[in-house]
Amino acid sequence: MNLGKYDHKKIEAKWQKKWEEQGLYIIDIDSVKKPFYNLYMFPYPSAEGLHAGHAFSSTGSDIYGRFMRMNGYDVFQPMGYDSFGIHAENYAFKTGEHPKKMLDRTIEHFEDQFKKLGHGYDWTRKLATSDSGYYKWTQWLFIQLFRAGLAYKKKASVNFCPSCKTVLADEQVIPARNATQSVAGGDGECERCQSKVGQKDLEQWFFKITGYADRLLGGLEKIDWSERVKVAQRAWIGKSEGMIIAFTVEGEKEDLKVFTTRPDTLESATFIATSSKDLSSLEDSKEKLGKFTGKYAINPINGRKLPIWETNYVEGSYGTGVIMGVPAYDERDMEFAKKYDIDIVTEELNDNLWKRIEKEGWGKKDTNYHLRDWLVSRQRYWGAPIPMIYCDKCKWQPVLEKDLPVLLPEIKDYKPEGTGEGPLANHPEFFTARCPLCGSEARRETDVMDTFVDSSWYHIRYPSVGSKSAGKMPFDPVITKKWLPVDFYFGGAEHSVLHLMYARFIGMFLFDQGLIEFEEPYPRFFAHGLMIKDGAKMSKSRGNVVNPDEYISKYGSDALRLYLMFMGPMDGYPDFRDTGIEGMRRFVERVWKLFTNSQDDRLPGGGRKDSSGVDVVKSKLHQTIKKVTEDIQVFKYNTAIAAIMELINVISDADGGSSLPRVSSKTLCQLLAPFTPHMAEEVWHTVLGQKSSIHTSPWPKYDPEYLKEDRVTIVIQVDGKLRGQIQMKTENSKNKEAVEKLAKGEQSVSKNIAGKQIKKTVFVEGKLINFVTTNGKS
Ligand code: ANZ
Ligand code: ZN
Repeated sequence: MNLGKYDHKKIEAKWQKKWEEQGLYIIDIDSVKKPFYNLYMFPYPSAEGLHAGHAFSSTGSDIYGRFMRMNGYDVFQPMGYDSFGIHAENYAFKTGEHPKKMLDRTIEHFEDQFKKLGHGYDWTRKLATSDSGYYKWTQWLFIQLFRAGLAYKKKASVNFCPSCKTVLADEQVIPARNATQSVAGGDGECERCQSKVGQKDLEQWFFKITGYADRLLGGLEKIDWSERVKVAQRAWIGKSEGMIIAFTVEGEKEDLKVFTTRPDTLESATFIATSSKDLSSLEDSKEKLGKFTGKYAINPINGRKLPIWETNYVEGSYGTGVIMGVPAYDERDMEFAKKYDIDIVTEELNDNLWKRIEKEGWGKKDTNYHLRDWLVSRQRYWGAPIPMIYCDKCKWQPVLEKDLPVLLPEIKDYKPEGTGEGPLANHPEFFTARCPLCGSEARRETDVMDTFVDSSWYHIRYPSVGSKSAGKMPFDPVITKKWLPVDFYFGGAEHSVLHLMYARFIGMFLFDQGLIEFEEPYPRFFAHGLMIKDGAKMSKSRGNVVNPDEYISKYGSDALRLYLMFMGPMDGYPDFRDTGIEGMRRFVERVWKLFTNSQDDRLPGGGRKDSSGVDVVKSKLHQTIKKVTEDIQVFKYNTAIAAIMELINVISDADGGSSLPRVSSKTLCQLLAPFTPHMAEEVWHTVLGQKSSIHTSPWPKYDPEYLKEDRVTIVIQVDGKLRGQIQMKTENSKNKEAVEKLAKGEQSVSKNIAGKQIKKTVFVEGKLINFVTTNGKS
């Protein structure tokens, strides 16, 4: 059958259309038997469309979903958009459009791209966090947290991005490019725009994630996540076990309480340092600065007078905000002591002090965490309005649930001004409200929520989208029980202490409320790597963003998928090069020819046996099934593809004249299906005559018989002279008749016994066969 050149445009469009018409990826949420929820982190539609890095990671997730589907699972693969928040809004500022208008356009493009990439999403259950039908429930979530005492408003010194003109959570302040450590309130950069973040005193809403610090830490032991993400979460939670020690201050009633992880150094303490707001707000925070207060504290262990200094290197909100300075054992203290000429005393370390300090009543054990409460207010427009109302008499009251959603009004002056209040604060028609409790005139909160609140629960919403109860509750309990937690989550490691931390916290909270039956939303998470272009991470500012559209149009999505997956393992950092994709396109054409140029529905090369009688192609085929199956499970798609390529080489080299049995060509096609879904489907139908989709066909199983490496070499002699050797399975090598037959078939042997009579055959099991002829002397 010759179907001509591979026309990717026609074939890919044809199957994308058919799959949609057939509803191939739409599953019956209520009744399927083997649910498998395969989730890929939804994108921020904060650009015109997907770049090649998205194509890389989303293809990685799609391949796994296809593999699981062929393994008999009812795979649910939804897609949606994290469309509220700074990410999308900043992009709208750039294009000069209203965020809503911008999103209508970009979302359409994203969706088109996902479809063209051949991803198997169930588009009947898409969501966008900026839809009021969704954010109604984000607001509901806020209210649940408030009722549980986990959402509170307080005045604090908070991170403020001068460019985004809003406050940020600690997690959203990332270490400055040349700094090594993230310091909340220090010299970090805005996660979004890379501006240097400053500090501002503002009254803000917080979620009490710190109440979950221990559970967030402990839970890590129970989940199957990429190790580097667990390491990042542990470090961010930053559990420190130490002591709080009280120091009396000369002439004062109040003790000074110090948090230390090193009570064993108490004897070497020579000063006390407290945090100073004035000093820490100074521009150059790298240099240690101090001001002597003129006061002294007393070291309880030796009565030593310790000068009390105000410094810029003690963090006010960590521990007690006061430290004991031990220059002999602490580098930071040493630097400070040297600068201000403070004593340095080196006593031996004393582990017994932990007990003694408690016994003497000077202090007690204490645990501290670096994790801070999650700051969720944003002085921006494009987000879910915080559903709270302030009444002079009743203070903060949640909006009644029947009044949800608090709709985000359409306004023209939506740009942030940086006044410490969001754009909604200029709109009395929005903020004028009645107190939900007493009915008197009150004022609505005008800040909106952080984007990460929107994405903290989206995975629970997906399966319920479109269900009868979707308008009445955030998630249907029956559906949720069936589909959650997520079976497999695939996404970026850059969300280690952002989305991945927040979603775990919200999961634990909903569990505590009895609303869901699992604590961990993502028991299995794989952190994919990042695609690089010319040695650097793809980003618009660097101008090295690759748009997948042109590659899809020129080479086809199957070739692009193969190329992206062949670059390296999924957790690597592959560099995108134009040249590689051409090679992949040629490979696609080669496979196409192999299938379509054969005489009938059989592939060439099958049936060829090696000298030991093993079917070369068949054994390679079974080895390949094993390899591909195992590699897909560990996201080494690159080596899986390499194995398929090797198999194809063996098939092409095989010149036995006979052909690969139909059943084997089907297998090869199935192995290709997750990687090249369009071509595989086309071959499956037009060449192999199958009626239903290859993507729901059962994943091939290998026959272990073909994998056995237990083969031996048998030496063949004629009249005691070496005339050749054959390889065969150990088992067969014990069978004299079989060995004799094969040996006689060898050309070098048949030549030497031609015309002679065999007097005797000497056979040593598994080792040797010697034909003794009438001419022989032995
Ligand atoms: C004496 C000492 C001696 C210390 C020594 C360390 C080494 P982590 O692990 O981060 O919890 N510290 C305590 N509160 C602080 C604050 N608010 N700002 C800055 N530094 C603070 O570290 C706890 C240690 O960091 C504490 O133990 C304290 O210094 C300092 F050889 O006390 B240590
Ligand atoms: Zn009131």
